[in-house]
Amino acid sequence: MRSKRSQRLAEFQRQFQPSDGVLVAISADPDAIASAMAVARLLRRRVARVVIANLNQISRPDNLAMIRLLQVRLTPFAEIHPAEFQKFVLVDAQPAHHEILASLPAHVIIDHHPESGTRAAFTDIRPHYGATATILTEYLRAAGITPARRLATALYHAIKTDTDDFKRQTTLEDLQAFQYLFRRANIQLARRIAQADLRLEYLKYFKIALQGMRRRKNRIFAHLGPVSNPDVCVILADFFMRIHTVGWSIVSGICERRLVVIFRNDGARGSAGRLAQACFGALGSAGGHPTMARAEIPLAEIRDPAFDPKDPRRTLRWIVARIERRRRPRPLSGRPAAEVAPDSAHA
Ligand SMILES: [Mn+2]
Repeated sequence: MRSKRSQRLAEFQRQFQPSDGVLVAISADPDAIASAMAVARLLRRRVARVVIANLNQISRPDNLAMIRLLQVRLTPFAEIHPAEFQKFVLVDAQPAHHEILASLPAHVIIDHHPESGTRAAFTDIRPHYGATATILTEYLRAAGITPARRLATALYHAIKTDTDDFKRQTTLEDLQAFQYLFRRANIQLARRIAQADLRLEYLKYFKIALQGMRRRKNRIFAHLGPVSNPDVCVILADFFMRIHTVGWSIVSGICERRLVVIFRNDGARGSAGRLAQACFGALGSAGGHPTMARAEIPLAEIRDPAFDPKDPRRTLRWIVARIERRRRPRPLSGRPAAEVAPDSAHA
C-alpha cells in the first residue's frame, strides 16, 4: 500500500500530459514564488513547458532580491496568452482571491489559505499549514526529488516568511519541511534575501526621521513628509523599535492625499491598535493589533488650523499633541484591542 503522500503526488501527476503547456499563475510573494518553482521542478520532463506568471507588479525589495539572487524566471501576466496553455495551476491562492485567477480554468489548486469553495480537477488545500511551500516540499520528497540549492533556498525562505520565523501559524509539517530544507538551502543567501528590505532611495527618509524625530519618555515620533510609499514609514517605525529603551514608535508620512501613521509598541504595555483608534478613528480608518497598528486619514478630513500638511514640523507637532493628549487622562490598560484594520504592509 502506497502512502497517502505518494497517492496524492500520483494524482497530481495524472493531471498532466506530455504535450501540455502549463501556466502557473501567482500573486508573487516568497511562498507563491517558491511553490511555483517547485511545481515547475515536479513537472520537469513530464510536460512540454511550464511558465510562471506574476499577476502583481513586484515592488518589495526583498522579493526583488529573491527573484534576482535565485534566478527565478517570471513572466508578467499581461504578456501571457492564456489560450496558448492547456493546463492552469494555482499555488498559494484560490480563484476567489483574484479576478484574473477566477477567470482561468484552474486544473490544479494547491494552497494553505482558508477554503473559499472553488474546486478544480485536483485540489489540495490545507488551511492549517503555515506555508504552501511546506505542501510542495512534501510533494518533492514523495517524488524522490532532492531540491537543488536554489529551489531549497526558495522553499526555506518561503516557510520562514509565511510563518514569520515560526511566530505565526506553524504545524509540525512546516517544521519537518524546514528541517529537511535547512540542510539543502544556501542559508547565507536566504539571510541576504530576508535582510534586503530597503531601497536606496529610502535612505533619505532615515535622514529626515533622524533629524526631525521627537522623544517623549519612551516614545519616539517622526514625520517623513511626502513619501512615495507608506512602507517606508513601517520600515522607520520598526527601526526605532530596535532602540532598547523605546516602548512606542510612531512614524507618519503623506501619500496620495492621506496622512498615514504607523504605530509600533513593544507589547509590554498598552495597545497600538487602541491608541490608533482613539487618536485617529474619528478622522479615518485606524486600528490594528496590540503591537502594530496604522491610521490612514484623508487630508481633507483634517480641518484643524494647527495642522498643515505642507509644514512637516507642524504636522509632527499636531500628531504628537493628539497622541500625548490621549495618553494622559486615561492611561491605556491591558484590554485586548478591537482589530479594526490589521497592518498588512511589512507585517
Ligand atoms: Mn502562503
